[in-house]
Amino acid sequence: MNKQTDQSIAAAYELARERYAEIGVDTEQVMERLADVVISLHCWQGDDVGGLDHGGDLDGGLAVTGNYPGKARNGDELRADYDLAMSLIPGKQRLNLQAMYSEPDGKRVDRNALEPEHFSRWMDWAAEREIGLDFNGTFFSHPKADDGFTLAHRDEGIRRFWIEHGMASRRIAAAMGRRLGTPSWCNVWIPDGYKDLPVDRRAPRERLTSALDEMFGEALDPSHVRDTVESKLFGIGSESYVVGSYDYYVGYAISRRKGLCLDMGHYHPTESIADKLTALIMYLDGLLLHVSRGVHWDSDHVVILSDEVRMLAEELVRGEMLDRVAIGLDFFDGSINRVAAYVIGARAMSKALLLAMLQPLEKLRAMEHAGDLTGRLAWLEDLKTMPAGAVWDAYCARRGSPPGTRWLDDVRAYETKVLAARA
Ligand code: RNT
Ligand code: ZN
Repeated sequence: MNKQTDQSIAAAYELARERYAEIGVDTEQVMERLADVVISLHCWQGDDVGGLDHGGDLDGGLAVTGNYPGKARNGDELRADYDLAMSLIPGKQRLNLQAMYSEPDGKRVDRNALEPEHFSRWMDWAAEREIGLDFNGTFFSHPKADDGFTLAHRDEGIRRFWIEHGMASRRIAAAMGRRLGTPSWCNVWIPDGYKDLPVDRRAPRERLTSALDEMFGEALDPSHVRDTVESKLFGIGSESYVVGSYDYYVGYAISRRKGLCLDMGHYHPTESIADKLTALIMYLDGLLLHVSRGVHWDSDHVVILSDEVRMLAEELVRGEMLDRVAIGLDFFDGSINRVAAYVIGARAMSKALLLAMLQPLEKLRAMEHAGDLTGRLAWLEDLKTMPAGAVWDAYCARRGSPPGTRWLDDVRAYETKVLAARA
């Protein structure tokens, strides 16, 4: 069965290669280009945003539904799950950590006192695999975030705690970047907001600005750490007002020369993240993506090859932004196998990039520049059914990553052998 599939994958690829050559696309070059794109896997799909530094209760307006068995219970189990997931995703990856995944070896270290050494196991693991690490302060799932405010809190003491946490996070990220030889993107997302209509929308934003300014006060080497701020439209319990809205952070990031993180689940349903990239990149120092999928109230469904993700990838490729925009994932689903969720989501992102790279960009641009909008639409429509699947399968096979749904066999075997033992 497998051998026969291998043969048909090879045969289908040969035909696909010819078809693409006819329209001026070199599939061999495309595969090489795709293999260079790095996708940052978010650590928190592995345990339903549980973390290691508290009981695992989730707040901050985030919710994970589903009770699929086999959830990782500690750092070692998480790392084993990432190892399997990464072996089944073609191309390069990094890991995106949260501060709540610290491992202080039996000690209790609060978030404002975290140091790089509390992440040494993560750094050793990443160094062995020669992958980079990204980082996020965790401004939720903590008693000091209980009333839904952190950096914009009215109380000076609570604000101070979170400022210190943000400073600690930046130093940890810088240590990761230094040790691993690749800058660590250090992202800030806070849940601050109101369930119901606020009277004063201004004061929390002013407090947030001064808190962020203080947090970012320490100059750190940008070759070790890249700061970003992440906006949101609403969360559960912050339906009426979010302090760190999109407009707020665009202004903040541009005026402070910080990076911006765009999470695809954090916008109005018809708002296009893809359309924003070429506008923002002209004025911003760095862009980080949280590729996600919004479904009604939830902003974090597993990424699939949706129109939105395809358009995003097309913009990255067409706008030649792949070296300036970092791609991270952000979703959490506890209703399916969690390792499979990583593989499905990361492969979808990678497939979207492949589809974008398989387009004859020069030809399309020439039509547009010549005013041939009819031709442009006809071509774009036809490209959708070109044999990209055959190139994808060949790409997976070459990268030593099981093609088709064959990767699922490995996940199922792991489920029986490893996940089943996690009661
Ligand atoms: C929350 C943000 C943020 C989180 C992680 C867990 O809405 O998207 O990125 O998903 O910090
Ligand atoms: Zn996000």
